[in-house]
Amino acid sequence: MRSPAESVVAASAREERAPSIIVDVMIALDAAAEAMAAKRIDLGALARDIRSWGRALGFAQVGIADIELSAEEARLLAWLGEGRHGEMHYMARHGARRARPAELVPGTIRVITTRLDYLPPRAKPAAKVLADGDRAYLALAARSGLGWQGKHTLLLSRDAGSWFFLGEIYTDLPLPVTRAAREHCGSCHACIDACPTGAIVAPYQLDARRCISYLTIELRGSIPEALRPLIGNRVYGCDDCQLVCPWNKYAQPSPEPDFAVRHGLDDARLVELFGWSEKEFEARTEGSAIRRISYECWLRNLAVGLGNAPYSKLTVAALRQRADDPSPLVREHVAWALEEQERRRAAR
Ligand code: B12
Ligand code: SF4
Ligand code: SF4
Repeated sequence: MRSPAESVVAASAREERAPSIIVDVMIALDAAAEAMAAKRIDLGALARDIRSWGRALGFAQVGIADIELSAEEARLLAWLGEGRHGEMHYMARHGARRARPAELVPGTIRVITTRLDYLPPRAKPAAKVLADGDRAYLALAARSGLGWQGKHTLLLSRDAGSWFFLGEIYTDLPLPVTRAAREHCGSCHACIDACPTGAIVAPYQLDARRCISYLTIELRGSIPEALRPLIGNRVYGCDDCQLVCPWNKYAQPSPEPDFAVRHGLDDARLVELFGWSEKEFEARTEGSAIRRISYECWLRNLAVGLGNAPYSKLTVAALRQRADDPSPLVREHVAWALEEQERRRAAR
């Protein structure tokens, strides 16, 4: 059987990445475990090393948190109790375990948290794309001191805004914890005002069932008709609550090449994307999170975008081409979009 270090090296070799830093990390962690057993470990020095290893691996920030989450657990259970997770059944299935790391990985007493910035460099300005109804908008996807939870419920920081992903490693090492960040939302409520569907029902409370990110990425069935006009041209996720956040002016473009814009998806026309065959969808979303929504939901979302677009013969022709699509889900959204286009034509 492979040791953890060998598995990490093998995995990184498959991804053709230089494994040397990962090997160093694994060797150092092995040494730390040995030193720990001999009761001569310097946990402060180890925490500093973990931070510098994290930076060497490309993370913008690393923090360490304890696992006392009882206040968060009560709020999580209340959220689930109100059904705000919609059809994300895994959220209910995991239940309180989400707030009890030691039940997920026995022995856990600390969580090492990481921040990975994802703001793509040189992407078309979001405001321009959102304002052009013929184009498709695709989203860009506290305790440990990485930031505070904003009123939009995302984590944000004064130096980096909120354009980042979070990762966690559970550990049984009693590492010193990082100081929690102070909150800096103050009296601002720009994200709540900007949300197109009113999904931020109160500060720090999100009803996922109304969130465009949920409707276009997580939901597999029909998008509720009342919400369709509010989605506009957002065909994969939504960033409005982050776009208006004043702290995002401090966000830095990500140096990670994987987050660079591909296939001109920062400025594509809805009609053009709607014309993609399943093969083209598979090829052009290779290695991207977009692929997981499936071709069927991709067409569903684009149909909603086209239904919301300004009237044009080209749009109507593109929709008609898919009026007999084999998927009842796509057919239903196309029929809705054609009605919307007809309503707009008649009102001209
Ligand atoms: C489920 C989920 C979703 C759902 C629900 C989102 C949500 N806010 O709950 C949907 C599909 C809508 C979604 C959307 C998005 N998501 Co998401 N999502 C998750 C996931 C898997 C779980 C989140 C969760 O536990 N929700 C449950 C609720 C109960 O949690 P909560 O809102 O944090 O609830 C707390 C607060 O309400 C707080 N609270 C309540 N009252 C009060 C009062 C005060 C004073 C305070 C301080 C707190 C507070 O207590 C609650 C319990 O802790 C995480 C990854 C993970 N494994 O954790 C990613 C995650 C949150 N998502 C992420 C991203 C990027 C997004 C999107 C931006 C994607 C996009 N562009 O479309 C949008 C943003 C929408 C938004 N405004 O949140 C990132 C966020 C990174 C960051 N900077 O914070 C995460 C962390 C994924 C990752 N690995 O990086 N997501
Ligand atoms: S992602 Fe969009 S729909 Fe969801 S809460 Fe933010 S602004 Fe609202
Ligand atoms: S927009 Fe304002 S209220 Fe919302 S997260 Fe940013 S600072 Fe906080």
